[in-house]
Amino acid sequence: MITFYNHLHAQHQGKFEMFRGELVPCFEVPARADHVLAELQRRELGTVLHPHAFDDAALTSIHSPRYLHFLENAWADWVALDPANAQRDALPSVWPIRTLRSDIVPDNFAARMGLFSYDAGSPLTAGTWVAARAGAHCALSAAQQLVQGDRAAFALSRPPGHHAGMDFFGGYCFLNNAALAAQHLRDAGMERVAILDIDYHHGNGTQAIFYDRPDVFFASIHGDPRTEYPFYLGHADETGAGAGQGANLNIPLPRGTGFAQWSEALEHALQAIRRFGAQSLVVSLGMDTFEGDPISGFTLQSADYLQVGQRLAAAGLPTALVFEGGYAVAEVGVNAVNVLDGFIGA
Ligand code: Q9C
Ligand code: ZN
Repeated sequence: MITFYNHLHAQHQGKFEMFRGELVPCFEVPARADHVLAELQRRELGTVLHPHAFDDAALTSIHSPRYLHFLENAWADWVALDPANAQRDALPSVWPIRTLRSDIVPDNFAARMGLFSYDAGSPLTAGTWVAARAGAHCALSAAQQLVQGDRAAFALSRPPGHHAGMDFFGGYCFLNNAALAAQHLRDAGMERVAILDIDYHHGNGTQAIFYDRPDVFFASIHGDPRTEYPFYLGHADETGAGAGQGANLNIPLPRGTGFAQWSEALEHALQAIRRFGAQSLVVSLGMDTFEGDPISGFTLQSADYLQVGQRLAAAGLPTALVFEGGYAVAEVGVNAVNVLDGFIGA
């Protein structure tokens, strides 16, 4: 299995995120991807390649031009406010909630940050655009590999993507890598594509992007949004809208859920994907279902991920795996590579 990796991911390196009224060190750090890379190389699990080149137009298949324009220029705009800003990350602090207008892009930078985001946990840094764009290219490259006939490919990208919507960032995500991969498969002629999101957190961005579409099935297994981030989406009654009715499946599970229950949910999701008749599969591969994850609540063990890989492979579809969350930094390499190992061995 080919892995696409670009060292530019490390250009996105947030310092602090807002948590319970305090700025705490970021959980989403460059070392996450580097641990996965090191473990891949240690086990000699396939080739690691630099992603193919894509022009920025590839990003507009999912994201709005006004959002991409904002993201590309955000750091320069932030530093233009005050040269001292070069030493600190940008975080939003004001948002256009219900009754406020989101159709006008404000001239004020702080107001723009709020328009295009939904939390204060996702610092925008000097290298965010460069890293996110390189990550998106990894996901597009993995999808392209399936178009060329490969059974599977892995996008080892960060920052993660599944919380990013058509025109917003949040949950450490800026460009929706999995959505870009799925759309690339559609554009290459696969008529029905499925996305399976197994990150601990509901993939609200991905769901929203495809919610009214019948051609991309979205299934997600995640912590119940009544208590878990992202809180405002991911309930079981969200089944799609309009032409997309029936093409969205959410399986929320309570904090404390272990592998026995979780893997039943996985079988349920894979069955739905089979019934949908998907021609290829994109997996949002979050490793924050691990028992040792510092911000999550499931109890999967490292060895369980071998089985996860086997079950994903058993779906029998060309599969692009896209790296998402997973914050137990010391274990994230072994856990992610166990999924790949299980997949390859199946
Ligand atoms: N102090 C992904 O896994 N904040 N995003 C949690 C922790 C947001 C996670 C609060 C978590 C987002 C891709
Ligand atoms: Zn997550």
